[in-house]
Amino acid sequence: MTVKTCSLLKAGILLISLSACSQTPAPPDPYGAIPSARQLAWHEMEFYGFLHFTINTFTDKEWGYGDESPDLFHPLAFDAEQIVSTAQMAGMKGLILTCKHHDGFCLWPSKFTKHSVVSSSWQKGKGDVVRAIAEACRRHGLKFGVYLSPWDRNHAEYGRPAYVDYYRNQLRELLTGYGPVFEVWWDGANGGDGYYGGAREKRTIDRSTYYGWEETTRLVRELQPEAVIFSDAGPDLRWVGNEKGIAGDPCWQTYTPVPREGEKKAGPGTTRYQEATNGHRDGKFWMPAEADVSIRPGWFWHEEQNDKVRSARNLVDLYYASIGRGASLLLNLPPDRRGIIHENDVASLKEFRRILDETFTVNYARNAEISVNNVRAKSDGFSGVNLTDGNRQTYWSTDDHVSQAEVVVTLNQTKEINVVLLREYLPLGQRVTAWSLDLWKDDQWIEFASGESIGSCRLWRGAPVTGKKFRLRLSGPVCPALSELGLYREPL
Ligand code: OTN
Repeated sequence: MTVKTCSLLKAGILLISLSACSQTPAPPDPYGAIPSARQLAWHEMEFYGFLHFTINTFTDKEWGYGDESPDLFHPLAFDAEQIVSTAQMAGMKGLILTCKHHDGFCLWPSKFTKHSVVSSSWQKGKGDVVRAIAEACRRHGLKFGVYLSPWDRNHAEYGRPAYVDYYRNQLRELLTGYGPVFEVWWDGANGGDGYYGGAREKRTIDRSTYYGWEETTRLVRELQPEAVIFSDAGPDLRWVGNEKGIAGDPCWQTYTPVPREGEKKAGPGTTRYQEATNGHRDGKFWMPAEADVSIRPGWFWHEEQNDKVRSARNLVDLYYASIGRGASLLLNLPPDRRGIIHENDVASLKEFRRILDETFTVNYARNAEISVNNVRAKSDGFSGVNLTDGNRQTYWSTDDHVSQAEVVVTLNQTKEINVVLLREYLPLGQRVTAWSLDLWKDDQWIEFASGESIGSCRLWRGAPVTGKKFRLRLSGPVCPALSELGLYREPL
């Protein structure tokens, strides 16, 4: 019995010790504010589109007064398939539609107003632009988002409590009637004057209190818990603080919204948004930036802007200045009066996509030799090979006491590169506060790039450097958790 017990005891000890060796060591503790699951899903999108399309398309305006006849909305050949397939071709992962802009006209047959497509002769009043776009998105594997302007220059009750109920009722219609929504977009714009049911007057509101955003946020969370909410002050995404498509450098994923002068609370239209361009390294919230910009000078289509569409090269520059700094890029494609994306816009997007596809097709670091100055607990689970597996869920990390970390990438042949991609493993927070890139040349390391923030994506793009051996140096208050490293060459 003793022997048996003894051997059982030994077997038990052996099992315990083996399982202890095979267990992956504890990951680093998260640092600072960290993303929610909905924000992590959003980070993977990076590039998605805006569709500014409503009565303004037919009146040549950017802000409709609210007195426009619904019959003005009459696209001659509306084609949701062409719109969405254009976005997909460009590499967009979703589309956000202006379901109702400031003029109050609704692109869906809302039960709460006649100021909508039901009052237009388009499709004999049976049209539903929201449904057509949402269903085309689903067919093409794109996510669908909702822009619902808080400001409504048509509604007689705007500025009074009844309008807020109306706004929430419409939001409920959009968040329950059209399938999954990935983003809800709250514009802070409000010029005050409007038609307002015929009053034709200026109405001012206290933007900090009038809309009751806390209750409206609860409504979105209840109806579409996976949707992120955008505004100047989140709660999930912050406006980057300009409409140029350009994030700051650095651009921290963390941010503490503060009210602007004279406002009581930070929210849509009441935030000191200038600080959002860089964000705050010690920001209280994980609130990454969204950079919104139009492919044309205006947000809506205008005939005289057909020859003012952004060039492909300019769009590529914006890609690096937004996504390449850890923000997202929300690029507006305004359908024209036919109800399709104009040929000039399509051509620019096609060339934009070609340049990016040719740039990122080959990651020269993918099959390179990777050596690092430290691996957390010497565990394969945190090794340097995780940097080039193309998987954001794996990462290289070091022991807690190693916050100055280095990676050396040795290629099997000399290559010319001019783009470097870095990504942090976001569930552990934004950890790196300084990075540098070096080239091994003439038996010494020569620095050719440096910066501060990495976050979800950091793209360095510059004059080409040629060599076989490249080094990345990282530093920060804690050990790094880096998920990706890529070396690329943009086509000439
Ligand atoms: O005239 N504007 O309202 C305006 C001019 C320049 C840049 C922005 C705006 S409106 C602004 O739009 C942002 C998104 O692009 C946010 O929604 C802000 O809350 C809003 O005020």
